[in-house]
Amino acid sequence: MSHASLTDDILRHLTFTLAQTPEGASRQDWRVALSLALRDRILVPWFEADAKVRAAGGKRVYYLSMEFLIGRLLDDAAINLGLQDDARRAMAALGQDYADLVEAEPDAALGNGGLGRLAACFMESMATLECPAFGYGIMYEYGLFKQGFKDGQQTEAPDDWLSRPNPWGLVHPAAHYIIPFKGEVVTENDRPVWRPSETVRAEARDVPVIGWGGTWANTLRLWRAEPTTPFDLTRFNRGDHVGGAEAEMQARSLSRVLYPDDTSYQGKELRLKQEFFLTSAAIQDILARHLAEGHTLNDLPDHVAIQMNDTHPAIAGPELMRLLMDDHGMEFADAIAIAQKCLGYTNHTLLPEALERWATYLFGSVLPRHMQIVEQINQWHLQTHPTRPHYVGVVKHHEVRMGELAFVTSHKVNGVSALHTDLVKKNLFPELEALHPGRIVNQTNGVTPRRWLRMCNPALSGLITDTIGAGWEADLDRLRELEPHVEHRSFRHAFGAAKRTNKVHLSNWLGAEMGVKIDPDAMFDVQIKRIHEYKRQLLNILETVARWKAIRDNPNAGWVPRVTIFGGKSAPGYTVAKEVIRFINDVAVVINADPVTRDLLKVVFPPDYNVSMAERLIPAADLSEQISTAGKEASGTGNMKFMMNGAPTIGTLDGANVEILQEVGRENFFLFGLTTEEVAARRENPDHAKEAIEASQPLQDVLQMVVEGRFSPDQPDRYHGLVNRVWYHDYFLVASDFASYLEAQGEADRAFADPDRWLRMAALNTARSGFFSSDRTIRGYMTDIWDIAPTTRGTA
Ligand code: 26V
Repeated sequence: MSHASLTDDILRHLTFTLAQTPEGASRQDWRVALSLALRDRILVPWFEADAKVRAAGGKRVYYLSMEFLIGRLLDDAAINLGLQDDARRAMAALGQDYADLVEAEPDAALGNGGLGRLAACFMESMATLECPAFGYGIMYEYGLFKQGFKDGQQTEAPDDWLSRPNPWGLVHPAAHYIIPFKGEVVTENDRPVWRPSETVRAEARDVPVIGWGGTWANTLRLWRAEPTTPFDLTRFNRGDHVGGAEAEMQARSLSRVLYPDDTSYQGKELRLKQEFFLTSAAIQDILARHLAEGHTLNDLPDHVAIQMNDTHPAIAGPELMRLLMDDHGMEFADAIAIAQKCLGYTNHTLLPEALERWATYLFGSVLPRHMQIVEQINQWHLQTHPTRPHYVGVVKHHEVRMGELAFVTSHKVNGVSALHTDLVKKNLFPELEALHPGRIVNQTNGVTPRRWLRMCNPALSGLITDTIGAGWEADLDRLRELEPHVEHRSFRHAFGAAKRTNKVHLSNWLGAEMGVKIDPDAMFDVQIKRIHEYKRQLLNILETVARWKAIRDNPNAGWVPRVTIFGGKSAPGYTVAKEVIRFINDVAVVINADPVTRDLLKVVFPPDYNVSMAERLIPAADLSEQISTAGKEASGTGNMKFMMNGAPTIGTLDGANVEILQEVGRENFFLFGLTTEEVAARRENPDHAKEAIEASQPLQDVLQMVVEGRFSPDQPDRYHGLVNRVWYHDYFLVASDFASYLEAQGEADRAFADPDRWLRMAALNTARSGFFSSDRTIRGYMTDIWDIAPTTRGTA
């Protein structure tokens, strides 16, 4: 496909689809015209992929997730189609800058963080591996809120992403379903019949997901809620103008907005309705496709693998069973056997406050028929496993436990890193693990190297291709071939040059956005993720204060210049996390204004961290901060992206850090902190924080400065609560890990001061990151959970 034909197609779309002239077209018009021209080139592989699966009568994966944190799609599509150069040339011929159009696309922020971004990486890898798959999610009208800072404090504004045209969501008029809610269950002819009192309509928006090489595309089907009853003209004509639109408003509220709190579960009716809306639409769609392809319901497990991304779609089991029993007359025993064979459940967190439990009165009122089925499942499980302890169950203390429900309705349950899976077995579901040995398996997370290396880091990608040849993007283990080159000074030099290019870009961007002057030769130390106590941004900023004081006390001690960069959002209702944000911003004001330290230390916290910002920050990072309290971070996936882009980790033995350390080697990782077992033991000592503070002069000094109001001169007691929590309520062990962290940061300084040593470490991080491709993860799911034979693509 030459750029000339692409140019023709762009102009054709501009003229005939958008009704614009080249002279009158805006940046958004050009962006949409280019996207449509690329989209045209996805349609044929998309239709062909579907035809192939139908013809082969094969099995498909259905990935159910309340979140898909996609980001932008234009550059991703161009790269996977192999058309990025053509697109650049075509736009240049039309007097437009390709990069500028890429930037004009709003992020699709249909997710909170790691769980949603993982779903997006999985969709891309499944397309790359030609694994037949549908993703099912919700087309939220408003994605994750836009973050601002006012006087250092987080503000939230709606993310009105659909106010700009979205060329990627195709309306699929044939796919629509009625989703029932509430009402009552009556008995007719000895069978239960659900008479719902509310219904909404689910309409499909299909996003094509093209794999690397452009030969295969899968569908991400996002549901929009629409009213089943049309606008009430009678009420409107009576003068009730608001009431006339009420049903419409109610129905649409189901796909209005993404829940922004991924830290603490709240039993909100709207959230439960959203979960059932997604799940019921997906299950109805799956059954309709299965029957349309001429199969019988007993054959379902041969053609359908349903993966539940956390418990949010865990109503999938009961909903599938309801349809099999109530609509198709199947018996309970057969229905649950089929459900189990089809379903798999991925657990993404151990934090008790994030585990979903629904009050039975709420669950029973929204989903009365499902409440009966859940009780039946619970009884059946007890009868088939009479040794089940009395305190274990799907329904306990007037609550439906969604983790247990997902577990007993699935044939496989998986954790997302080796350590996490171990803890799922030992701490989360020990009794169910004993009753069902072998059901819990590990699938360590991964990330797509197309977006997270090839697309976001052209400088390093170019060097890799020049060094080991093309094709590593779909066979990431080949990065190992870089290792012998790491011994060559010329390669290390080129590696350093690529990193420096990215750092210059980031410095310029931060200068423009934040008005801070940044030295591209300083160490860029980056912590980007949701703001949460267990992730310990507080530990990082307290260490930064200690560093600031140490530099001031001894300015000529040969300090390594540093820029400490933060990015991330707090849940709107998470007071403690919001206080940490304000504290970081307050510290930044004081440190960045200090003439004594100004060439040696800067703190920057650009607002509204999102996928696109991650794509800027990660390629420019020198040091990756992965400092959660051991046992709390299920996996982490940002950690993998930094590693791929040549940033060594400073981190604890938590989540996938353990496996990163194993791959990269102890000498290329700045390890610190208590282990999971030591954390548990440490908490046994009620004075753990006090003792740690008393043993560390730097920590005492830092806390003293904070108490004195050095970072809040207009309100000296602003952070007394924060300091008090470190002394007396330090559940996440900031104090106990502080000294060890300080030591590791010193080691990182010494390593960075020796550029040759640092470059070697950085390059080895990239060379040894192959394991963390999500292609490897998806192959694992295909073999161990979905029973689909992986193709040999990328393993040649
Ligand atoms: C929970 C809730 C509670 C109800 C309201 C909305 C909501 C949204 C999300 C969550 C669960 C969040 C769990 C999560 O994101 N876990 C992260 O998953 C990543 C991918 O496996 C993993 O890398 C991170 O370590 C883990 O924190």
